[in-house]
Amino acid sequence: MRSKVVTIDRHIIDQERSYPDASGRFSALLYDIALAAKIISREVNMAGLIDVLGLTGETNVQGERVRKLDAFSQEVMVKAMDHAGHLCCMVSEECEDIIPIPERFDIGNYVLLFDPLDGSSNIDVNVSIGTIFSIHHRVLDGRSKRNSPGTMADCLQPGFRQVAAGYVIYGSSTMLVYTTGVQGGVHGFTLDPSIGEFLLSHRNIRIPDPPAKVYSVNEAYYARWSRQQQRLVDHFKGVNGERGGGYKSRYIGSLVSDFHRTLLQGGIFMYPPDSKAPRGKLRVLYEAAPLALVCEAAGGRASNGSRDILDIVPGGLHDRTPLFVGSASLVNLAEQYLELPDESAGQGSES
Ligand code: P6P
Repeated sequence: MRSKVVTIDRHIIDQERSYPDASGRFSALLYDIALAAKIISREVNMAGLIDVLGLTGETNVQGERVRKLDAFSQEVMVKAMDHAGHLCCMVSEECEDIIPIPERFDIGNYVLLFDPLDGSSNIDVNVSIGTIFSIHHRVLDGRSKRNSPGTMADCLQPGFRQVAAGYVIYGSSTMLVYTTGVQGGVHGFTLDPSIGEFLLSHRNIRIPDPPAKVYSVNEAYYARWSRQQQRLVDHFKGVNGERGGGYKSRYIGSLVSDFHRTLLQGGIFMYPPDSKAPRGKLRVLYEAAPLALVCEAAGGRASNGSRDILDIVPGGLHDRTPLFVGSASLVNLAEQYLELPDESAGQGSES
């Protein structure tokens, strides 16, 4: 029996019906994100055919060499989202400061935070990359009023306040995965390029637990990790006196790809702190927090090693955090290892 064809637009309308006081603005925001994703997908999938690869000769706020597709994706997201009157401001990995809504457009009550093209270092070698997005409602208190430009307070909110979050993965197929929180579930839509529609392909995604025995981390940094982090990975490998073992290692080096695999198969993705990056590499607002909402809504967990990612209140737009995300049982195991006292380090005992 072929399941009925449900477009993302139809799905968003159906979901909106379950929120009687929904204004429709939020749904329109998701439509626009889906449109931006289609445009970026077209360029990413043609990257090998036209001379979009290579560098713009600029660097972004992270000091990373900006590839043309990064700059293109940034522009697509801003131009798709800035004029419809839903947003009071935006935040992007590519921009140091808040992105205001141009004065000629109406100001809305949502904040969009995004990484327009994460994993861009993989563009030239055709490895899957992605867009990550997070949506907050602005903080309407005495200081920021309706129809006023978005403020830092509207942006620096903890992840548990997100009204929606998701990502687009530009891989063998283009998929958009989003959630409106635990109640709404997590749903995946695959782009049918022949009709230009995202079609519901993964209804109500649940992360497998017990999980596939897969761990995902860049082991090149092993020597820079804490002893506890080393013992955790030794456990997965069943070496250096740590029982366990029997796990596969999978690491693509593209956050959206590694996360998407973890969400669908189970397992754990880790980007730990190390001696050179004491707060890890990944960003709170537009990487860790949106993926944490998706993972928790799918029944998993996301931690910085000691507390829920969704409880973190960032001090700055580009704050970093360690990230341990995936099947709850494995994130819990990671926290248990990471809280071991230093004196236990090197004893090689089963935790
Ligand atoms: P490393 C890509 O540059 C990225 O920001 C994420 O997509 C990815 O998870 C991470 O960096 C990979 O970092 O240090 O393992 O190369």
